[in-house]
Amino acid sequence: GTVLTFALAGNQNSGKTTLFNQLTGSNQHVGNFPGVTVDKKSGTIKRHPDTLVTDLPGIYSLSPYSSEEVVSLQFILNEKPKGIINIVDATNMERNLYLTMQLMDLDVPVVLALNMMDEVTGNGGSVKINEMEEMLGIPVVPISAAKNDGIDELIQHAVHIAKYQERPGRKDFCDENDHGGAVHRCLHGIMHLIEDHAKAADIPVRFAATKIIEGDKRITGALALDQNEEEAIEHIITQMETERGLDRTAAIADMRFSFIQKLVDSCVIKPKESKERER
Ligand code: GDP
Ligand code: K
Ligand code: MG
Repeated sequence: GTVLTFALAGNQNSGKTTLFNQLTGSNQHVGNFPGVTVDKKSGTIKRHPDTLVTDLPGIYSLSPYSSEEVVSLQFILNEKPKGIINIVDATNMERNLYLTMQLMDLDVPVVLALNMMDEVTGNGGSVKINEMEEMLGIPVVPISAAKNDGIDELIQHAVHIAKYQERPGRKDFCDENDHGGAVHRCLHGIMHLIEDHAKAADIPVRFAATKIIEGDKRITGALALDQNEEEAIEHIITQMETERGLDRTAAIADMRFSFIQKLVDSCVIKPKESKERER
């Protein structure tokens, strides 16, 4: 049958390579990453010969303009894997979930591997997994890549979402914290305007709309918009900035960080401070 391809996406030091080695055993080979000088690794998941998982390299954050986030998103747009395994450091969710939000705009099936759970529980903390799944609309599997915990369950979920093409169940993250819905209206106005162009260019429409608001010129070029459309879009964005009281980039970042903060507040149970008091 067809090969189930996966991208392993996550922030630097979230445990991507550790997880890759657990998933693939000794099967991995090293290949050349397109367009850049460092290597990516691909390998077959143990006991699943019809799979191929790619560990995206993590050194990009050395450059402020070519972050690993950008490279991961570009890889997924170009290579169109059947699924994404998004590895998140459970001890640093505030920062790690920003990439998760971007990945979900791609409308590709995602499973979230919540890594370093050994550290969370070791400190007396915990995470409400069901609540997190519900808020995000994607499966969340607690794992410890270093201790080989939860890997089989992660593989089951990954194969399932890829095989049945189960895309994220939630798309909008701007409703609760959006001060009158300015960002929401802006996003949907642009999505409506660019829908046909995005389809023709084979770019996920929500991702394209968000990138336009963020000022990504490559996306604007790829969509081949005419001047009227570009002007209409600029008008929509300017209006949103006025209503929201933030510039376009800040408005998108604020929407994501507000959601993440809300998720962390309701799903993460911090370690008890009793240890501190004992000292
Ligand atoms: P990458 O940069 O995303 O590829 O992350 P690495 O796989 O290189 O891991 C970064 C660091 O986190 C290494 O020191 C790993 O040993 C450690 N690490 C990875 N997974 C776990 C885990 O589940 N628990 C703990 N405690 N440490 C981990
Ligand atoms: K590393
Ligand atoms: Mg790595």
